[in-house]
Amino acid sequence: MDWHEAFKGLSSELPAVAVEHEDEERRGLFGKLRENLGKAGGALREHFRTILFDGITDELWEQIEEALIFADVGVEATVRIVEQLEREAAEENLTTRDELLGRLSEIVARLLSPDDPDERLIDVSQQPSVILVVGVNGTGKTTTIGKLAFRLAELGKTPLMVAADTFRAAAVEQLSEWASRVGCEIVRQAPGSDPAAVVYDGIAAARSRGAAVVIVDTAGRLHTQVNLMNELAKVRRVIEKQIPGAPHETLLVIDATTGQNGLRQAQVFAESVEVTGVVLTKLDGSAKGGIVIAIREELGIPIKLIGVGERLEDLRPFDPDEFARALFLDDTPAGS
Ligand SMILES: Nc1nc2c(ncn2[C@@H]2O[C@H](COP(=O)(O)OP(=O)(O)O)[C@@H](O)[C@H]2O)c(=O)[nH]1
Ligand SMILES: [Mg+2]
Repeated sequence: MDWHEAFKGLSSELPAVAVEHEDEERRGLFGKLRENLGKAGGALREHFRTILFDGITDELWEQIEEALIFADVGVEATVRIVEQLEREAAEENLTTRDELLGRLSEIVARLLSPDDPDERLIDVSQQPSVILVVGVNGTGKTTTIGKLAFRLAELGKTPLMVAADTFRAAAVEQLSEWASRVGCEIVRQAPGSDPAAVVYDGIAAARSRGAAVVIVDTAGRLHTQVNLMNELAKVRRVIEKQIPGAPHETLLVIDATTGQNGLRQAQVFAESVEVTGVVLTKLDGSAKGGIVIAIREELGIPIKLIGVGERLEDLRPFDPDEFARALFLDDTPAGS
C-alpha cells in the first residue's frame, strides 16, 4: 500500500516528487517490510519451520496454536483463527505446509481488514484537519509525529505540530527537533504550561497560517492515570470547541515490544478518549508481531500505521495482506 492511499482527503494531483518517491518505494516493498519486520516476522516463521506438516492431526493444530500464542496473538484470537483454518482445510482438503500456511496468512489478513476499507484511512479532508496523538510514555508518539509530518509534507499537506506534552521539558525540545528536520512549523509554550492552552494557540496558528493538518503531541504520563485521562479529555474539548467534529483522528501509539501489556494500555485509552486508529511502533525490534491481531480482534480498532525503525522514512501505512504475508510466508509472492 502506498502513502497516498493511506489518507482520506488528498488531492488527486500529487506533487511529482512524492510520486517518484513512491515508485522507488514500491520496488521491493515486500522484501523491505520483511527486512524491517526483522524479528517480529522472523520469530513466527522460525517457529513454523520447526513444525512438521506431515498429516492433519490434533497435534498439528495444537502446534499452530502454540506458535500463534507465543507470538502474542492472544488466546481468543488464536482459537478463532485455528478453528477457521481447520474448517477450511477440511472443506478444501488443504494438507501441505504451503497450502496451510498460505491459508493461515489469508485468514489473518481477512481478520485484520476492516469491513469498511475506508475505516483504515487517516482523515485529512478538513481544512485544517486535527490529529491527536496519545499513548503511554516511550511508545513512540513524538517520533511518529515527526515521521507522519514528513509524509504529509511530501504529499502537499502542510503540517503544523503542537507540543502539548508540556509535562516534560525534554518533550518540547524533542518535537522541535523533528519539526526542524521536517521543515514544518511548531507551536510551543514554556514547559509546564496548560496543554489545552497550547492546543488552542496551535489551532489558531494553523488557521491563520493556512496549515492543512495540525498534529498534537500529548503527555504519556502525569502524576496519576486519572490526571492524564482528564487532561486528554480537556484537550479534546478545546479542539472540538474550536473546530466542531475535530479531532478528526485520535491515534493511539502502542509499542509492539510490550506484547499483551500493549493491549491493556490500549483498553485504558480507548475507554477514555475516542481512539480512531492504532499506530503500532517498534515492529523492527524484538516484537513478535501477533499483537497486531490481538488489538484488532479484541478492541476492534483499526491499525492504521506501523513503525519499523527510528528514521523519518520508517513509518508505513498498515496493509493487512502485506503484513500477514510477511509474518507467515517465506517466499516473495509473484507480483511484488
Ligand atoms: N526501533 C524503533 N524505535 C522507535 C520506533 N518508534 C519510536 N522509537 C524509539 O522509541 C523511543 C521513544 O520514542 P518517543 O517518540 O520519544 O516516545 P513518546 O514518549 O511516546 O513520545 C525513542 O528512542 C524512539 O527513537 C520504531 O518504530 N522503531
Ligand atoms: Mg514524546
